[in-house]
Amino acid sequence: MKMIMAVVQDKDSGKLASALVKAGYRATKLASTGGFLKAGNTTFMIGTENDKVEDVFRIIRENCKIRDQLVTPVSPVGGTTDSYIPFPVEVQVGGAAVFVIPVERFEHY
Ligand code: 2BA
Repeated sequence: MKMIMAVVQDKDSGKLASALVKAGYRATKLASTGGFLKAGNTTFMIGTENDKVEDVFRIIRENCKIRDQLVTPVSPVGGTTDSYIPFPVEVQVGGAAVFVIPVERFEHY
């Protein structure tokens, strides 16, 4: 068994949750915050059999889009703030960041 942990954008989370349930997967949604953007995102925990992992990846790919996002850094990286003028920088936010973790034991009562 594997635990798939997928960090996705909030905008995609409803669609992804519905697609997973429709395909017969059990999932838990956690509200999370990205370390870099400090913005809300959603982390899915999906416990499934080894031979279903690729199918779950397919569902994630089909429901999560890469988007460009403008970020205004609050301070210069490693520099002085004296002459610092903040300006927005564009970053590409996934899609999904997905981890597959082996599950040693699973019990469900
Ligand atoms: P955030 O940490 O808020 O990152 C949002 C986006 O900002 C990232 O998109 C990436 O394009 C950019 N970014 C992140 N750290 C950066 C840095 N040090 N320098 C320049 N740009 C940077 P994604 O890579 O698609 O990540 C989307 C979200 O997925 C992340 O939100 C984080 O919550 C999660 N994530 C991504 N990689 C992870 C990892 N290795 N471990 C844990 N969570 C991860």
